[in-house]
Amino acid sequence: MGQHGPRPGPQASRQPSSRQAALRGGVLGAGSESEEVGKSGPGSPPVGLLPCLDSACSCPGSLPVVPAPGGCKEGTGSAFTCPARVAQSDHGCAMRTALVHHEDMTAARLLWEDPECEIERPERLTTALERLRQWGLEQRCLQLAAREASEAELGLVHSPEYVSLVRGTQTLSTRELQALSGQYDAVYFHPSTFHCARLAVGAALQLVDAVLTGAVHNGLALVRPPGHHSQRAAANGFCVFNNVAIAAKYAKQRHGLHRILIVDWDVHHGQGIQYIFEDDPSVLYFSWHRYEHGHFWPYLRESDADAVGQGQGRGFTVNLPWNQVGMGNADYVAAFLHVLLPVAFEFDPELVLISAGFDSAIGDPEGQMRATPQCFSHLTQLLQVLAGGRVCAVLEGGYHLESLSQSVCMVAKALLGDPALPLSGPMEPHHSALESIQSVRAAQAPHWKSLRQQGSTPILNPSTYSLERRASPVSPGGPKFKAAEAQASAALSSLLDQLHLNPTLPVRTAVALTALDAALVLPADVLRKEGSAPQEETRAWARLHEALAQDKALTALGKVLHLLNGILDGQVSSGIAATPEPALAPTLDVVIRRSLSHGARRLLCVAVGQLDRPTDLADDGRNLWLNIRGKEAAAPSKFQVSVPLPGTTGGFVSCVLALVLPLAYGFQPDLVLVALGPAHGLQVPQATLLASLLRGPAGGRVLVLLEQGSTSQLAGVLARVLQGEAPPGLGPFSMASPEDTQALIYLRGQLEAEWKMLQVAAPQVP
Ligand code: Q9C
Ligand code: ZN
Repeated sequence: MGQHGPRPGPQASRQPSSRQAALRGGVLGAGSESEEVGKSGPGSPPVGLLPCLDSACSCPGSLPVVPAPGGCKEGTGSAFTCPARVAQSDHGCAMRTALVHHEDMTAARLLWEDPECEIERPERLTTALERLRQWGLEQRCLQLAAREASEAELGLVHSPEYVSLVRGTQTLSTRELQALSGQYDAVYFHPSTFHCARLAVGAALQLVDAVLTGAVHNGLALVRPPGHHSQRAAANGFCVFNNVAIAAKYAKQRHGLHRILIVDWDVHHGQGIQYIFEDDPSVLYFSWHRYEHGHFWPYLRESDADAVGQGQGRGFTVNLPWNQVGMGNADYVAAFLHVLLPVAFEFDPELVLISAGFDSAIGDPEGQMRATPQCFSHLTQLLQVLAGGRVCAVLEGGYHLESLSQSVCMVAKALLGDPALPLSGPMEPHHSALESIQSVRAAQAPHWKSLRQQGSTPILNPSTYSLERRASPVSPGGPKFKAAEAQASAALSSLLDQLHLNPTLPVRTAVALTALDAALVLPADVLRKEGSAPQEETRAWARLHEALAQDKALTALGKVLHLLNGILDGQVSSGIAATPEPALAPTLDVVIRRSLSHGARRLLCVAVGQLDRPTDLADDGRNLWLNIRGKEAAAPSKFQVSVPLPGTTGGFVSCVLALVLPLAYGFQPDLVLVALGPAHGLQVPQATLLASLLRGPAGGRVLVLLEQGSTSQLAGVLARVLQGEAPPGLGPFSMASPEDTQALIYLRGQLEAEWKMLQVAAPQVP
């Protein structure tokens, strides 16, 4: 079937002319794309930054900053202190996350009756900000005041006529505003809309500047109105200007970027972004959305999985339609592991922009999905391993105030490097979700090697369209509405409990030092644990193994146990420990036993290299042993899995995304042990990627065991990664070998009935 070929079913509801306009926008010549925004051809350095207003600073350009109240007191003396200097200053309060906002964006509101538009209210912003403040997160961010985007910047995406039309709304009467609004689908204008919408774009640009100048690692822009439905010459779905699309064009023009990933986790299809970039291979657009086979707004044929982009841009649009409501944490994580991330690693973006709508979260009246706020910290963490951690999240939708606010906080926490709260509930993707995942993998397989690493190309699923019950309309106040609301408030209050049980620890990572580690350079906020476990305890454990009798091994064991106890007791989140070479395996054995007898209900061991599972360890479901070594794939039980060490970057990424993380998320461990044993064969980027991604499934509780021979460079990078920093890049993507691919396919076949997160296709119903 042709991508935009005729098909019975719902008709497009967008403005008839906007599609053509969007297409014209996509082929604008470089010369016509605004003189004032800064011109930089491929390869040439970014130009156009104003000299920094902070005379003491040497950053590439100026960024106005609002001193953070209650935050960093030093370095913010002058009216303009460059965020680059604040963040990089030597007074020990570096800030890694920017929060961009402006109070004026609460001014726009609906001035007449319209049930469709009334959910897009100023309280969306005020409530989210209040919650960030209440949880102490706002204070930990570098707070930047949004600026208005210039007309030249708006012109990166929008037509001059459309910009003039929106400018003109500032002086219209309410009646005139209402009449104009009626010309668009699900849009309202207010006299302040032009100002707000320019601030919303400006906030996104400000954030991109802060991240790309190195002032911060990442950030979040809280904006209204949202942007992703807006098109070259049309407002749509509460969106006036396309904040994220403009930010992507700006990052290319002003900062000279060549590959940008846009992740749109809002529950609606950001068709505006899709139209703007559909023929542009430099911007990879991923969107999941409530679709219901085309029966959900905006009712577009081109929201389906087989819309993959056009011309040079084929494969750079990735649509994942949800055909049922009720999708939850397992579905979202599976979509990331099996669709978005394989493609994203192969694409290798220089910047990740998130169209961060939270109408995909539990309780939202629009989405009717079930993902909890915690899920968004996991999604954020999963994206932070890309693009050196340069992640910019820009608010889109989200209409349940409590769900929205908590989800915003979860994203902010993840950006700040806090460990994610563990996901609760069964990690089993829905059948319908698996069909969607299968369809999009099939549609994208011709364009992405990483999706072909599956044996045969999957068949597009025959539509189960007629079989599926569609969500019955949920009327406010009705029994269905009340049940959903009760479910949501239970989930939202359980997050509060979880937060009390897992307070953000002042020290997140500790390193158990041994004599040989003296040269190791650690980040300032990593604790050097010098202590040892009590001698009797250490000696008692050492009695289990001859190799632990020697002095050096015994000393190391005491330190490792001390660190482990610190993690199990909740004093530190994660740790790194080194042991003398022959002592690694017996130390690991002791650590496993100690963990299981002291607080860990479930323990995941990821053992890389020549390490054997302790033979007398009970196979009782409390310990999942995953060995990455040698050449053979084997799964003697559900809890004992062996996979060969992949020989290429693509093979390694596949192994982690398709096997390690699905098992880890399915097992829901209390603690993850990563042991790098003899001949583990991992380079620093691989080892740190593995450790970084394994922070997710166990709420940040990761203990890495190394041999003392390992370079101290590895330990240093690991320490930073466990603090939430991005692992170093893997280098060029090289396709997995057929043997490595076969091993993953074999293990999926052996294990997917028991570990449902491994599935990439819906099981056949007989
Ligand atoms: N019940 C954003 O979330 N109404 N826009 C759909 C279906 C329009 C959503 C009606 C929803 C627009 C940014
Ligand atoms: Zn939305």
